Amino acid sequence: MQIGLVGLQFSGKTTLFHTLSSNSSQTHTNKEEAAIEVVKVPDERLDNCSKIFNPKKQVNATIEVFDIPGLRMSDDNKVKITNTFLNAVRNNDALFYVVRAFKDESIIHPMNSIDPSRDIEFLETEFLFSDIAFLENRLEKIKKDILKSKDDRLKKELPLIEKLFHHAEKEQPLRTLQLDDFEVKMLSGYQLLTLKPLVIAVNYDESSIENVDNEIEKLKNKFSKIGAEFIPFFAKIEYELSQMNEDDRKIFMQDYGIKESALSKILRTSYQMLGLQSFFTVGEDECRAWTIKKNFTAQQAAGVIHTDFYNKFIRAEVVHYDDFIKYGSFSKCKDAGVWRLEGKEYIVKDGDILNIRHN
Ligand SMILES: Nc1nc2c(ncn2[C@@H]2O[C@H](COP(=O)(O)OP(=O)(O)O)[C@@H](O)[C@H]2O)c(=O)[nH]1
Ligand SMILES: [Mg+2]
Repeated sequence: MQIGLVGLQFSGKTTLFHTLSSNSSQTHTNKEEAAIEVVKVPDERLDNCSKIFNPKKQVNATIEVFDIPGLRMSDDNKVKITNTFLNAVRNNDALFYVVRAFKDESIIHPMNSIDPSRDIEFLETEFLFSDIAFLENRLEKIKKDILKSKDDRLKKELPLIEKLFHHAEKEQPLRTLQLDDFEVKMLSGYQLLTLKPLVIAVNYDESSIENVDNEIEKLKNKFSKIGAEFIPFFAKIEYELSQMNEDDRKIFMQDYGIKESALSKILRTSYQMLGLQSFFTVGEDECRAWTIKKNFTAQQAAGVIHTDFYNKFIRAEVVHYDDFIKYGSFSKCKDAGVWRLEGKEYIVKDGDILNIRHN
């Protein structure tokens, strides 16, 4: 699962990226000088399991963050979108627009003034145009191919692409269209930009902390129809925070009135938007968090650990984290009747501790 940071040059992407990466397990840079980080998802519940089992290692869930190089102003004073850029954006499961609201005379804005609304509109419009162009081409191609092909898929795809095209033509991002599972699956290979879940992260300076709630409310109202989440953050302070030890960080956050770090807000929101949740496996060797989609069955969850566990699944031993902490051990959970054996159709809950029995 990968989220892409997208935005104009100097909006604070790389600063945010370094903030996130202070929590990362590895870094590598790809050819276009864009960087990808594997960020550990902090989880207090997993930490608490480790306190009980004292395992040789703890493995947190991870999420990949991709710092896509910014859109700069070219010689004719316009910000140009290139295909390389669009392709880099396509490669993500969810997008985070990083939008500049901070004022700083020494850092030029590629469009020469600070205006978060304009920057959001700019990105949304460019991405929508790209989708419309794609859908238009696809429509033409299907209409041509459908005459000479016996492929049933094209007959199903045609009305779907038409529906998307008419929606996008009315300047509505595709993420605001209701699609069923079948339709989502059919479109999954196309990487449509405005279909991706979107978070708009607005980068304020510390002097505006008191006004931020108001400001973000205005943006939310203005863009209430685009189906995005808004997160205000403070790239510069949060970067400083990420370099501190935990005690200092708590004091500092209190001083500034920051309730939740950007890292934790971003990860929490990504999980929500992508419909993700965690389950745990615990023991003296390893305590580990695994990421799955909501509504995964026990057998599907087992498959995330190992394909053999999926194929040779017998049953899952299940205790919810809350019960485990309440009773303190598996045997006490058994006595209390909260330890269960579940079959392969069992729907895994966020925070379940699983032990997969397999052949
Ligand atoms: N004053 C101020 N400067 C910031 C803030 N966020 C980022 N910057 C600075 O803006 C410049 C561009 O930031 P960077 O993260 O590299 O932007 P990117 O081009 O989007 O990756 C850097 O010099 C940052 O230190 C902020 O909230 N306040
Ligand atoms: Mg950068």
